[in-house]
Amino acid sequence: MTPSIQDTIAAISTPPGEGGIGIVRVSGPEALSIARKVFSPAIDPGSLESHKARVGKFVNPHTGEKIDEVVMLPMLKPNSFTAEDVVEFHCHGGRLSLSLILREALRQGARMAEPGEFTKRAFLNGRIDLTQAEAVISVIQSTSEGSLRAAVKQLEGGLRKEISGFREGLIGLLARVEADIDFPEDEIESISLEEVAARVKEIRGRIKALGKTYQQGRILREGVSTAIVGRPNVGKSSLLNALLNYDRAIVAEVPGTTRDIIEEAVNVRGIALNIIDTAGIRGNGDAVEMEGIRRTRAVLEGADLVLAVFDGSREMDAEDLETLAAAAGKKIIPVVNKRDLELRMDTDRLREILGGAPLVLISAKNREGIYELEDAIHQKIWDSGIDLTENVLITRMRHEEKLRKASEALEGVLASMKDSLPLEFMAADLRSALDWLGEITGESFTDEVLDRIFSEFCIGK
Ligand SMILES: Nc1nc2c(ncn2[C@@H]2O[C@H](COP(=O)(O)OP(=O)(O)OP(=O)(O)O)[C@@H](O)[C@H]2O)c(=O)[nH]1
Ligand SMILES: [Mg+2]
Repeated sequence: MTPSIQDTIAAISTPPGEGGIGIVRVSGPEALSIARKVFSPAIDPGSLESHKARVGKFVNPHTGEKIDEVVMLPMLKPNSFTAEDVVEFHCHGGRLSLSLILREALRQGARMAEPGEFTKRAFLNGRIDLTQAEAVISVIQSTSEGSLRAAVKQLEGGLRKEISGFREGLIGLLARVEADIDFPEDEIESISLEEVAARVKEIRGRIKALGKTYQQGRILREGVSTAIVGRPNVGKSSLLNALLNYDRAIVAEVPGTTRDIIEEAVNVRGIALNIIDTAGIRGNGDAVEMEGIRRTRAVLEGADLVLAVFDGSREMDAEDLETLAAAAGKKIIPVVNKRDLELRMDTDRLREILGGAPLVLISAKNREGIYELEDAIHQKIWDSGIDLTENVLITRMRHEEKLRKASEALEGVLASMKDSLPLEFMAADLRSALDWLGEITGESFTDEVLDRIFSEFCIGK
């Protein structure tokens, strides 16, 4: 249930632990009166200026005891994050000081904020739409420049504008169709139904194109799941270490060294990669190794990108081919390792098997060719040609799903038109497309949807 927006909420907004400063945030109708009770020197309401920080003391109003020296920052409605009166107390970032200040704010009439409740209020008060609220959490959780850039664009309202544009177009067309339903006798001095269909088609095309950016957007937000695979001893763990730039995984001469899955995050040219080192694929091994191989296959299934590693100092064998077969259908970058040794692998043949894909030659041990490999990774991920600096990207499955539904509803509009069905059918499908789009921005929403979205947040945001 959406809590009443009449009350005042408070929370510690900085992360737990010790820090230079910590912030307790209070938002709601009582925020200023709470500040007056606990802040010294006393605030003269007449002289209170929004967005002007004051230095003073946070005191317990019952005992007069000073809790901490603080900076008090009032932000009056509607010019605050929540569009309500907000007061922030910036105190020293110690656990005790923060919790005593929060406790006092609660005693003076605030209630503990739920996770994401400040952002939820910003949404419910109309200051931001649902896509911007979601962007707040994406900004906080960003692990790469790329994901941060996409999130900030969404926070600025990039996606909202796009969706609103679609909606405005469709509302105009719906009005046109409804006019025809209501006044069938009248000559309507407006666009023809053929023209309505053409515009529906055009908007549908744009909706579909936006939905397609989810492939890229998801990768930006969640990172690229990248599996390093290859037969035993080719240097998969050495490659993981080279990409991480430290010795994370055990490297040994014995084939079958890595038996479990090792996963680490690295940042390659602004993209987060979740790199997974796997057990080498081969047909015969002990029970533990076979279990490792089973896991390798499972990892492969979920991978966005596969680094297929080969030992260039040996001839290709059946196990190499098995690796390739296991990775079939995935985005593969073939990596020929051990280039510091004499080349014995028939690289032309390998290239041929891979359908002409360029090979990347490296020496994981000496950390050579890693830069070129990073280039290849970057290119492979962005081969769709979407300009990340210009375009709004869909980064959430929720958005992608609603866009798909909207597009399907518009398909229905076109089908009814083609079959010369009564105009009511077109109108109904247009309305349903509008509803789906409205769910993205939060024009229409249910408590359940809000709860799901805001449950991702931390308390204090
Ligand atoms: N000369 C040379 N040796 C390498 C290179 N990369 C790895 N090696 C050696 O190859 C052997 C196997 O390396 P690992 O990284 O453990 O190979 P792996 O593919 O993870 O092996 P498993 O975990 O057993 O599947 C080790 O002795 C490494 O030192 C390289 O670029 N050049
Ligand atoms: Mg290994």
